[in-house]
Amino acid sequence: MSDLVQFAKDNEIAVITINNPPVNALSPGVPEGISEAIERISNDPEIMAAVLIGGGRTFVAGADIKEFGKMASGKAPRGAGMLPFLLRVEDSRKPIVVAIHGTAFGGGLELAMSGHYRVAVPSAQVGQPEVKLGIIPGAAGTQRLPRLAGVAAAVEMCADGKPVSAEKALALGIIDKLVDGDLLAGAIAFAREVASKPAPKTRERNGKLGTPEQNAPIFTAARENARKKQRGLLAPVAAIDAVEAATKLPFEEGCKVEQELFIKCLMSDQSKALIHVFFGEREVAKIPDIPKDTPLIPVRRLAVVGAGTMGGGITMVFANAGIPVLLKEADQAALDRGMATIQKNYANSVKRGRFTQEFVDECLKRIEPTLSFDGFAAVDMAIEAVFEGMALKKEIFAELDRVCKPGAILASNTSTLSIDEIAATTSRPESVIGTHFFSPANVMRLLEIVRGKKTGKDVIATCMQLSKTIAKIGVLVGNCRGFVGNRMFGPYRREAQFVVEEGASIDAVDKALFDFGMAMGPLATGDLAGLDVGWRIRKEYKHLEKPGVRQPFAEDSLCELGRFGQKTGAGWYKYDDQRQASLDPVVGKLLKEWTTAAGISQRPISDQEIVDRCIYALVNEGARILEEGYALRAVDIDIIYLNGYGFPASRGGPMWYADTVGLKKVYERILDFQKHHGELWEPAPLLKKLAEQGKGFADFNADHGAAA
Ligand code: 3H9
Repeated sequence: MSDLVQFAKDNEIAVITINNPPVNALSPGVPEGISEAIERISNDPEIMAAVLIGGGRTFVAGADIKEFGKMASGKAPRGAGMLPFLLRVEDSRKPIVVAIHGTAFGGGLELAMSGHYRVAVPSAQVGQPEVKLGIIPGAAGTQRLPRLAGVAAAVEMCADGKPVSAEKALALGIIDKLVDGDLLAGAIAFAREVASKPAPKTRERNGKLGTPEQNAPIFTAARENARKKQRGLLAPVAAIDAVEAATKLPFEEGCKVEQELFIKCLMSDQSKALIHVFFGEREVAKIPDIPKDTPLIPVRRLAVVGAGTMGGGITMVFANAGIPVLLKEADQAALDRGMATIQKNYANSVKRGRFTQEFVDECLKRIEPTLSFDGFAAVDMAIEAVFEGMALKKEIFAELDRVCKPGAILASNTSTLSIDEIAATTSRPESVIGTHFFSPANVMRLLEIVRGKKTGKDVIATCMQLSKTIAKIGVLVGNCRGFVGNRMFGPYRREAQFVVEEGASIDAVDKALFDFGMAMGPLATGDLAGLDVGWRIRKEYKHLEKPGVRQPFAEDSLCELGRFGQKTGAGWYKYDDQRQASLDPVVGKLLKEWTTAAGISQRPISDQEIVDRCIYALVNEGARILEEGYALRAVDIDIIYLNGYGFPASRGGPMWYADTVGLKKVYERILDFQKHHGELWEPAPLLKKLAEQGKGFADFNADHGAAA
């Protein structure tokens, strides 16, 4: 028998245990091992029934995602092999009781549904999350699930990919019994109860498949929902089609439809991109020069300096994670305003059903507002989140250095300023790090963790781990201006302005990038974030601009008129009381005047040019960042853009997208832009090199620095 599957007997009950750590994926060897065990059961007259269980922390969390790349390139069979295997399980004459703990996801749930009964511990979860990888269930999940859970629940689970709790699965009929206490003992007892009964086959249970009249509105609503909430994605629509096939065709025919759709999705660029994202989100946690076993600094108490938008959001993030926070402001009025905003945000979360009142009350108890640095000696970490100005930050760090205990982490929530310069004002630069949260901090998933030249490895390892505790995705970046995300965002928004100044309409620019998949167009994003932020930064760094090099001016001119975006009711767009945007003819007129005065001739600009100029501006700057070592890997840049800047996951991130287009093509387009628009478009040396070598960013391994 395969090493991955063990066989044992408890008198007349066989116990089949899958042991393929860490998540018991159905890697090659696992189905074979289970098949052999079933053969053995059928040949052993003593055995009356069997329990199928996962060893370690979970039942089967799905097919082995690493195999999908091989399947797509034809190096491994494409899923269809799973179908006969599951039929063998289902056709066992002796009942098989599947015992579930942890997560029965994807192929794991498909395996469980081919068993005759399912029992689970209350903490277990089951789901068909394949759509998150750009595919659909490929081992009859779309055919067996509606037979157990009914059509509405199956469509929802397969199309949006969200798991359900064991309790909900019991109510839906996916699970037959919850086991409190020892799962294996409970499953064996259950197997004894059913041992002499006939083994019910899920594929023959047609009672919940509904009538065409009952099902039609379910599928219509699901398609409408997918169109709105999963814009442009192939897999959710394919999943709905496959479940619909289950309601219209016999099981075997339905499986054929599922297979075709599964393979179509598997071969798509979307699925390759989403699988890249799955592994990328895990890869970013790995820092080559920081071993996994680096000792961590326990962070049990935290202080936040500054109760503004960022400070308040950061405070909530830690309070939500159960960590008490001392929230400091300079004066009572600002502190009161900060606390009032926190309370309002929590109240909204309760209203929207995100949190219970009880949870919110607990969180609020963890937040202690203060006007002084008293109490800072007791915290393990202090995060400064004051106004973005070097002088003020230095003052605060000098104070933190004075009041915080040795070994405490001193973090700055800066989005642009040098961590090394801030660290140099303290006597302990090894304790200083950047934690760049994204606004609103209690909502956005990204956390750029900025490594200074002297930041200690324990401090970095602690912050990376802490990002998980506070449900963020931490990405380590180096200390350059704007770090990774904002440094790339500059050229992106520069090009968005340029195309407007050259004749594209404001809404055409936003629509082209929205249609590309961005959560929002770049000009609308500027209005949301506040145009004055960039305006102030540009003023501060004016001296660094190279004379004679074209700079965008429209946004700064809007700011001169007090049009800062949504917060002033007007920016690129105008906004009503509900913050609904509409085009403002005044801006159109002003743009005409400004561009005429600047001598910029107007021309029609295609959507393709808008997208290429904005997205390739990201890519070109990303290539420089990568080569300079400010990001560890191309995938780190991708994960930053997906989680902090609304880049579509189905395109894998800007660097992955460029690889998909082909770097040669991207490079040639950039050369063309350089010819027409000048030196701002000089291709990054790394892009040139990889394009000439016929390679992609994914092939690039920096042999230097860990974002240092
Ligand atoms: C499928 O089943 C298709 C079917 O219809 C059949 C078609 C024929 N494969 O997330 P973690 C790795 S599609 C390979 O950090 P957690 C992961 O990369 C699949 N590797 O742990 C990581 O590796 P490393 C449907 C996998 O406790 C390590 O395991 N299933 C797989 O935070 C630990 O993972 C899914 O989409 C896999 N299936 O979360 C479930 N899963 O240590 C995907 C994990 O080297 N998995 N790894 O970085 C998950 O959602 C989470 O991993 C899970 C555990 C919730 C299970």
